[in-house]
Parts: sequence; structure tokens; C-alpha cells
Amino acid sequence: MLHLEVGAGERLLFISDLHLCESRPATTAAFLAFLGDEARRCDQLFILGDLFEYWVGDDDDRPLAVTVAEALAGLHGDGVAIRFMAGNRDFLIAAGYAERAGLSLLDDPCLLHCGSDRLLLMHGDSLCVDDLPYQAVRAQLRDRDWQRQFLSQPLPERRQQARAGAGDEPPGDAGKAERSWTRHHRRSSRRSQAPDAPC
Ligand SMILES: [Mn+2]
Repeated sequence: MLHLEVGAGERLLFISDLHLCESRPATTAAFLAFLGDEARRCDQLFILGDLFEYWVGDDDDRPLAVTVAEALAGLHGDGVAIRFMAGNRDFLIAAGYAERAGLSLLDDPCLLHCGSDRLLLMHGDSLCVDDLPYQAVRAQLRDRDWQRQFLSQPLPERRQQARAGAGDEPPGDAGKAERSWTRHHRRSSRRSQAPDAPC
């Protein structure tokens, strides 16, 4: 497990599950206002997953992704460390976007040492251990081969697949998006005739 130490006097802020998307501009506006004001007064901002409703690859240059990257990079430029742990929606955020947005990527879980306190940081979906189908899908979505195959598709196709599963549902309903990803994988597996691929 990743261990991270922060100074006892540091001001830390924790946020998660904003599920930013184009259909909820008020949430994006509130987040940008937060980055410009309250977040400026902390030393480290921890974003614990599902910042975005969906993520189809760091090459996605939709305006929302660009705007948020610029705002985060501005905060980082002002001296605030920004730690990012992926969630079950934006698990494909990787080094490319992290670089543009000034993020340090965190593994899930991560144990934070803060003076004499220890804080366990997780997105939380790994704790749904009774939901065996979900855990199987989760393992598959974190599989490097599956991710490579998905990311090798053209950007418009990836966007369409992600929107089909995640676009209109309310935040918090993680299962629907995951099921969409699974359906996608089943189709892809058949296309590539990979008989051993899990589905
Ligand atoms: Mn989530």
C-alpha cells in the first residue's frame, strides 16, 4: 500500500465524486469557484475519485476536460499540491492529464500519515465486496490489456460508448456506467476474437 506523509500543520482539503459533466454546468461552475477561492487557502487538495462523470482517455480534448485542467494547473502553480485518486468513473485518468493539470496520482488505497494521525484514503468501490459481479467488472476495467484495447479505438467511438452508459444518469449510480463498459468489452472481445478475455 502507498504511504504518504504530510506535515502536521498542513491544511488539507478532501473532495470526491463531483461527477463533472457537460449536462450539469452549475456543478462545474461551483467547482471552478472553489478552486479559485477556498482551495487557494489549503496546502494540499485531495481529489478522491470520480471528478468526472466519465473519462475515455487523456487525449480527450473536450472543453470541460481542458477547462478543468487549466483551473487545476493554476491552483498547482499557486503552490497547492493536488493529489488525485481515480474512481470507478474516471479510472482511465493517467499521466498525460495529470501532467497537464498538475496532479500527483495516488494509488487506491493510500495511507496518509499526518502527525500522529493516520488516514486511510480510498475511493470506496473496492469495499463493495458482496457485489461479486461488480468486483469482477472492476478487476476487468483495471486490466492493462482491456485498457489498451479500449484506448486504441478512435476518440469519437470511445466518447459515444462512455456517454451511452454514463451521460444521463444521476451521480452515485456507479453500476450503470460499469455495465456499459462491460457491454462494450463483450462486443470488443467478439470482434477481436479473444476467446480467453473475461466478460
Ligand atoms: Mn464512484
